[in-house]
Amino acid sequence: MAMSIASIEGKRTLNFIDGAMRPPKSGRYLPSFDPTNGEPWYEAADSDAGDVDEAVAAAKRAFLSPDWRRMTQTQRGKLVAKLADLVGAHAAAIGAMETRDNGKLLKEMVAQVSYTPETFRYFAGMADKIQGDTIPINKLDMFNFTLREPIGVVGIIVPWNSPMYLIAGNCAPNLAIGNTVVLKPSEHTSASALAFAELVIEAGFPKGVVNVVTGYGSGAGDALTRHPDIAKIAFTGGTETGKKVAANAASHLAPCNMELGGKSPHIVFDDADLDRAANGIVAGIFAAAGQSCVAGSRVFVHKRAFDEVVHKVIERGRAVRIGHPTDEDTQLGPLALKAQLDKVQRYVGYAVEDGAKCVLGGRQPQNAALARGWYFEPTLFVNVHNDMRLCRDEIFGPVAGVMAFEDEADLMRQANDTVYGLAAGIWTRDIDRAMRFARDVDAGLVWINCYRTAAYTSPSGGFKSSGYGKHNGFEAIREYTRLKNVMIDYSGVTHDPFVMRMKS
Ligand code: TXE
Repeated sequence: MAMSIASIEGKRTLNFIDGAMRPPKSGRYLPSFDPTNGEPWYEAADSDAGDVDEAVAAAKRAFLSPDWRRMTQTQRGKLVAKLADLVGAHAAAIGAMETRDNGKLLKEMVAQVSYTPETFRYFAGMADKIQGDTIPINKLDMFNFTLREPIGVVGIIVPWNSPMYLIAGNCAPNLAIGNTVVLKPSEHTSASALAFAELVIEAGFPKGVVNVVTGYGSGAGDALTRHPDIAKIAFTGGTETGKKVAANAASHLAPCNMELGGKSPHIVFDDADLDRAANGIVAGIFAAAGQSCVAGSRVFVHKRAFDEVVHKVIERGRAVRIGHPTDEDTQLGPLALKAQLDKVQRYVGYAVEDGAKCVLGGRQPQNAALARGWYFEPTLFVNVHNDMRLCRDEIFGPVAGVMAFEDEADLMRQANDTVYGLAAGIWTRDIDRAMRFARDVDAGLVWINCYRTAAYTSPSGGFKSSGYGKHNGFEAIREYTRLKNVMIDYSGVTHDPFVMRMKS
């Protein structure tokens, strides 16, 4: 892999189409900013519909070419496994580029990228296990079966918070299945997607199987989702953007897999281990500066434990070490975008306006060394109601509101009173209560006595305005294959042509 921070700093990156790096047709480039100082550090191709057309055409050719279509499952699996090794070998360099792009901790980004080879290997192993069924149909002289087939060109759009992690989760199943992809990374984090493209070629994938088009959502993203040759869209991003993407895809009846925002409830009962619970709350909302789709941004604490838990979270929040994301000791880096910092500040203002009381943070750190970056302190509000803007909208920053609840009924009413349904966490030693909560909560992922853990083997994806469809696990294979039914008549009988053969 030739790409690294040093190789692109101050330079321009291109698109990756049909196995080669190509400049954008418009000749335009967009700046990628370093969140620690607000300075642009390289420029990425600002692609438009022309570039997307070329990439989709290349992906379509690749899908139909015998090099890919007639490759055996075992060979395809081996290629995906080779890619796993290559991504693993370059995890440090890819993670470093991601940190420079999105400001998240270097140790977190390297850990995320280092985990992705397991995702590739999991799906590599799946390549020769994608199979249909034989289904009896009450006709003794007929044989009936299903084929699970690749669907074609998949458009993948990922955001800036965990680029390579989401690239792996979306690309790995598609490559194992035999689809081809056009990947559009966020305009804020183009580098890791292009580094990944280099590794795809190094692994030996036929050209055109993976294409990367960088650019804005309103340009390249919009064109990709409207393109009639896209068989399915895999989108991860904000809910409002997701609605636009789904509308575009509907214009050519392309299905979507939507991993959108959240406003996840994080619950503490008074019988819980309150230290572990407080630690979990910190992990849920202050880790990654709250820029996580599953952030536990609505905290509900039983009234008997309320003061103690709030006190513990404040203590831990005050001790969080804010600093440069590449420093080993740093626990909280900057927000990824100036727009995110503005949004966080706006919502802190709304919370105060709506009558909430800030008991932790609420401002940028008063540290001259961090003044140029988009940093924000861990922030906690009390005197909060679930209908405040603080609790209605996804903020995507290190900001949570804590509310007290009376009993389980009161809790369930408040926890489910949101348009979102992505994740939920509960801390309690009462397994019956935990199971009742898991059963009744509207969330695609429920954590009991833990928070913010993930597994590539396990299906993830939300309900309601958090989206639809699943990532990871065998569900991902179902998402990106189509099921064909084949019936064979071996009776040798000529049937009445005017009567559909329903009964035996
Ligand atoms: O995300 P967008 P943004 C939420 C979070 C954040 C808000 C806005 O609340 O504050 O969204 O962030 C591409 N057609 N999440 O603006 O716009 C875009 O280029 C096609 C939650 O950064 O959703 C990028 O590649 N594509 C989320 C991707 O969509 C379009 C993670 C995500 O960008 C497009 C990120 C369009 N019209 C933000 N407009 C999570 N759930 O993890 C944009 N894009």
